[in-house]
Amino acid sequence: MSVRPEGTAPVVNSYTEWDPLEEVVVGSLVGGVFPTWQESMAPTLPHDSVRIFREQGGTPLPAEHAAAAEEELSQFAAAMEARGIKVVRPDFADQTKRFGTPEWESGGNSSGMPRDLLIVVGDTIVETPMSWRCRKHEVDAFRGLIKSYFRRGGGWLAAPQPELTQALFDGDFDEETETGYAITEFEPVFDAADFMRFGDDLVVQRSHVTNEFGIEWMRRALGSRFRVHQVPVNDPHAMHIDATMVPLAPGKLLVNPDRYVPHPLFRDWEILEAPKPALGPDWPMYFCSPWLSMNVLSLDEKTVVVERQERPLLDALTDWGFTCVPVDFRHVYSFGGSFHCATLDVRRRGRGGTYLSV
Ligand code: DAV
Repeated sequence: MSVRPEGTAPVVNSYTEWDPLEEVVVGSLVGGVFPTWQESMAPTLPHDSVRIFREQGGTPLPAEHAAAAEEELSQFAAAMEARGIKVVRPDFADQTKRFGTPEWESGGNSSGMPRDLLIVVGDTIVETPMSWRCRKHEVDAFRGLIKSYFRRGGGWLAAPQPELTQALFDGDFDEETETGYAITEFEPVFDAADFMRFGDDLVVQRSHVTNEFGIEWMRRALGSRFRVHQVPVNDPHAMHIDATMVPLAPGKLLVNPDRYVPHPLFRDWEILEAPKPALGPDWPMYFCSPWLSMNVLSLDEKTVVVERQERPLLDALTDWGFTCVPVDFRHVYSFGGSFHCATLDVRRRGRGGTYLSV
């Protein structure tokens, strides 16, 4: 997939969630708006967001709170730079601009959560086919970076462009029983954040944004070196696996006690149940649950960035042998992610390998 002159280090290289981090994209909320409403969002969102997105979709995020979040993103970037990690940021994108296809029209979203839309597998950056219409052009703010990596030898693979017509959204989710999914198998769709990387193995969950068709596309596109394992989770609101299970080092898996379903792939792994989130019920959360507490970012297999106020998790990880780097991030939480969501680890040391019981 990639080409590079002999003897030079690969510019894109990331096989796991824990190898030593060398270069990372940190998202930006500047220019961000509330998503334009579509029905398939409903099973994944906090209750109040349905009304907010219906009424305010396409209008700018609350200015003061978004500015505080942007400041947290900058401090987070600075903390990594201080450790010698190269940080890059997306281009500015005015998300108030509307766009569409012959079938529909939408406003944008934000450039805050690169983890949702891009995944680095080995030497290649994969652009995903996202199912939220408002996210159709989210990748554009990252194109400058992707092109630059490609010019320097990195791999670049884009999934087929989905149509995102109604046929995708006639899913079988049942509100009463909270079973089924908001999307159908009309065409391949997935978000990158439904995948977790474990060397030559990737783990993926089916969700309200990722269908079987999308998982199969990814499986075939990655080729014979990589194995893609679909795992069951106990999460009727599933959207992104990175607040359900997060590997912190070979053999060490942080799990959400409400959602994780034990799996033979992890038979030889130590499992730590994340303590309950410290966030109170009054904090504005437009996209996610407070389980963002466990959406941490590993800088290497001993060091992990954790939200400064998540005391129970900081203590639990310290007891488990990790060095925690505390960073303020609660304002970012409000807009859909924590450290894992808000980043894309373009380059980590490491060359892959087998870590799971396969
Ligand atoms: O717990 O609401 C958060 C995942 C964000 N990428 C949740 C899922």
